[in-house]
Amino acid sequence: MVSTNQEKSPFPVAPVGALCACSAAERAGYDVDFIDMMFVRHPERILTSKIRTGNYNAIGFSIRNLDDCIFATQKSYFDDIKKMVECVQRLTKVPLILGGSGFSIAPYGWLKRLNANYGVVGDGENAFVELLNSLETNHSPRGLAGILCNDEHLCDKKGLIKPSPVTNMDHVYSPSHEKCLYKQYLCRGGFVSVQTKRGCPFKCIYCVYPLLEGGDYHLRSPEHIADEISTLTHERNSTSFYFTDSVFNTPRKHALAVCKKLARRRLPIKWMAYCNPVGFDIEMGRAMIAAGCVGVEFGLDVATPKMLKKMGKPFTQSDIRNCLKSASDAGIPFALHLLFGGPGEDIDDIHETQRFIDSCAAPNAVFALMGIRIYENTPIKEIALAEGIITEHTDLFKPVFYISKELGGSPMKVLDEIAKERHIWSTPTDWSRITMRVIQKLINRIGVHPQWRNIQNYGKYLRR
Ligand code: B12
Repeated sequence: MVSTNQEKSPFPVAPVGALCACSAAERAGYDVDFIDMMFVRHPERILTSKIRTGNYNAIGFSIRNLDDCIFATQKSYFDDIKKMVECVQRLTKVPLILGGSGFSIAPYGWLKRLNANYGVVGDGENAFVELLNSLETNHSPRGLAGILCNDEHLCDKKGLIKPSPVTNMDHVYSPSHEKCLYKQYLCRGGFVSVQTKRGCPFKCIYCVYPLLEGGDYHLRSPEHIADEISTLTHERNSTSFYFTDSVFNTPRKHALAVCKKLARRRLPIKWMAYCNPVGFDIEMGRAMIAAGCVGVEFGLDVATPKMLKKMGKPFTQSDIRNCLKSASDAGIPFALHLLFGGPGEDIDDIHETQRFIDSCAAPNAVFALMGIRIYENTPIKEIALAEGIITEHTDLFKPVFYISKELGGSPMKVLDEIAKERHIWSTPTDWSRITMRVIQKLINRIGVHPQWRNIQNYGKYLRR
């Protein structure tokens, strides 16, 4: 199993998805060799030596990211991954299996471009094992849930692939943590990634989370989660965690139960999570702090009644106000993520969002993006088609962005202007500056969590 991710910004992210797939295969009786490319300078050298000395029956590539989803930079990870896959293809004919979130958002595109044999879409545990079993017994895996074969006519395909979701998380979720050198991640600002559940029932018009994880929640029991974290803390000396759920604080009862259980164990841990304003009140804030939370990122996207509705957000302006006040009163450092350019948005809407945010409890950081990455099988794709921004032939493997026509010719300028006047705001213009990159690296090395806690110093002293 090759974890292909080498992205170190905002920090190196631990390969929890690949580790989940590894452990499922091992529990099914397969021997798995895990190669993590995150800190490897010359992936092809490692692959060559492994293939020459090893005796593999199948090779999995875990693909976490396809691109950075940022309109201003449009960084693609495809070429680096392609080099790794081609290196393996030159040396062996064993079946190549692709999986991971970056793969699952565009599976046909990956399979045909890399000419790999199989792909696993969505949750990997069940489908990966089924695929390995059918390869071992010489049966065709065609038609099995979650599996895509390269003997289908892939060229024009775009439709949804029936996934094979893990419904009983307590039985199945068990990443092979022991295979990962977490020390390397932790000393560069990273975390150990843990999921408390899978699934996202929200219907934000651009988002692929429900496609990747399913629309229903599959919860882990708080006891299981606390056991996993406790073992990692005591046996692996890991004390920094990131809950990689789509949204940590929903369903509310479950999130509160997880916090309670962690608080009761009195573990010396620090953790962060992505949240949204749905049901985020002072009780939630206090429970999170008591459980070791050191920072929350809120995925707001927008904050005006018009744009909340247009983007399909499941919360209102008053939810946002209450939530930010609660996080602030509870003493949790928090950052906001904004995503501008949605359908019908104009310059006044951007200013209204900014004024509303200025009037709420002050965050530590505001990250503002312009342009929405369009994916297959999302409502925004249909809007973009209807508006003539894309056609049925547009290849969404390459990053294509939706930016409302009402914003005119240079919408990034407006964001940069707003950011210049507010120390805590930043935009991709800042993130691509060398100063910001050096600061990010330094902060990661020092181990400040959350990394964006004092971003105002950058805004105050270092922004041109
Ligand atoms: C949490 C999260 C983050 C956190 C990570 C925190 C942390 N410490 O881990 C933060 C906010 C830091 C983050 C950052 C980024 N993220 Co992010 N993130 C996620 C999120 C919500 C969950 C990822 C996760 O851990 N899932 C849990 C694991 C268990 O699931 P999994 O990886 O999918 O693995 C399963 C299957 O895919 C499969 N599988 C995995 N590997 C393999 C291999 C084989 C062979 C097989 C068969 C199966 C298999 O089995 C696994 C178990 O079922 C996803 C969206 C989502 N809902 O999936 C986006 C997502 C992965 N992120 C994305 C992106 C783009 C990024 C950034 C590049 C954004 C940016 N511009 O900075 C960075 C990259 C960071 C880095 N260094 O790589 C995109 C990737 C899509 C794309 N276009 O490429 C996603 C899909 C969100 C989106 N925008 O659509 N992210």
